[in-house]
Amino acid sequence: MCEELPSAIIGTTIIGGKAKRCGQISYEKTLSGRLYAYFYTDNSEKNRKGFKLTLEEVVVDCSSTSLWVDEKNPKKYLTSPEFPHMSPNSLNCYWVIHTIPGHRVKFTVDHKTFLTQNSDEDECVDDYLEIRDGPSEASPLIGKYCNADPPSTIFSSDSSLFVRFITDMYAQSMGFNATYEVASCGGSVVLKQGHTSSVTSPNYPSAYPSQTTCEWNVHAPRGHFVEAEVDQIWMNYSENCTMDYLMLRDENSTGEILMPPTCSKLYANVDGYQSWHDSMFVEFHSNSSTTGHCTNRKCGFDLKMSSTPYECGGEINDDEGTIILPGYPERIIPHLSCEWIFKAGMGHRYALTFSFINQTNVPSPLTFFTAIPPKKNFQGFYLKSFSDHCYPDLEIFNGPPMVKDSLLATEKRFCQNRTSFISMSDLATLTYQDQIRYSLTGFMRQRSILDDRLSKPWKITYRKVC
Ligand SMILES: [Ca+2]
Repeated sequence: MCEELPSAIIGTTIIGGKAKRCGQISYEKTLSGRLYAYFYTDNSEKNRKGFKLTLEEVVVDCSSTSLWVDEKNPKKYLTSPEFPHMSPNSLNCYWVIHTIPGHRVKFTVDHKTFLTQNSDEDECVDDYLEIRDGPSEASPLIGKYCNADPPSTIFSSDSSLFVRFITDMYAQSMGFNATYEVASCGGSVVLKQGHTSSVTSPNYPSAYPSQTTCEWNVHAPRGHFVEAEVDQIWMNYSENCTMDYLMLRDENSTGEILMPPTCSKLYANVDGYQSWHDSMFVEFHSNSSTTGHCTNRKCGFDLKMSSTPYECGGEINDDEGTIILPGYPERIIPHLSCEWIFKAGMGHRYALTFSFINQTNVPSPLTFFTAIPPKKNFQGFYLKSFSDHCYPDLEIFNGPPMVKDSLLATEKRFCQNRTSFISMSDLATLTYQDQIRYSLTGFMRQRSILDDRLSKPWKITYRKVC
């Protein structure tokens, strides 16, 4: 407690967000969330007046009814207050976005940064983003979004969109970062586990517009991968589909090509396509000026997008466990990129041990270069190894994921003579990236060796140690 102080002296002690005050003090402070006031007196003196505390709610001015986009200012940003820092508590912000009459508003939330605190499992009740199709809070609700579950790109059906951001008076979170623009095709598609979303050409199944480019970023839930199944592709034919086409890339607009420019379903892979990371990029171009080929036929394209049931990567904090390849034992899925973050907790570390699951039929480290065709029923599993006798697809780093890209990172591989690793601190990061496409493609293509013949299933067991 405070000592008895002369009335002219201000006495305050602040300990971890708590402040003790006594003597004679006038004090002003802005706090967020809850305030607890605790009044303590002892028996020593009874002639003081006590205290008077005036509380006033500070309202963050965050609303605007006049956001505007048009062709001259085609794209603008809207964020929650103080983004990327924590949003203040007790917010009730709303914005009305307008565009040119006859056009629609396109609103895209950045899926990577979206995070609002919510405690209810079924609906958004604490901190959330609410979007309505029209100019007011009475307009039809499009949806409420919270936690780490952002919406896909939203289009207004008329020329305005109502956006509200609510936070309650407790725990804070980062909020949202979004763009709004005059509607064009394309956007962000956020897949939900167990649901299928369609990505189609504009006006599908009617004729698509000429001289158009549309791009979609399709995101699977963290740790999962995006699957695209071609339901229909029918476009103006040109040699190598250079004029009108659909194209799929891994991850983003500069990612590896999964499906090269394609203008007919005949050229598409019947098994569909799968991303190697947790997102896929869809490009549609129409350069031709005629659309006469559409008569009596579904025109353009229709892709069914979903998230893979299997996943890999994520956060690990349990006492012990085993990591295996996604898809195992049915099938090893080639080309995936996964990342595991080990969080042992203060004072603990993780010990990791690598082993191949089935040690039989393993060629010696160099023999696979002789590329003997695998025997039938071999399951297509080979040991991958280079001349250093290390497994190339797994890397482990001391520290959180960002150390990977820093100069401090010392990457470690599991090798024939080093199958165990103990993290130096409570944090470690393990990455898996199928190296075939980087290291062996030229040689292997020559030999017509399929990627999946080069994998032999492994496992990593981990346990917490002191
Ligand atoms: Ca909150």
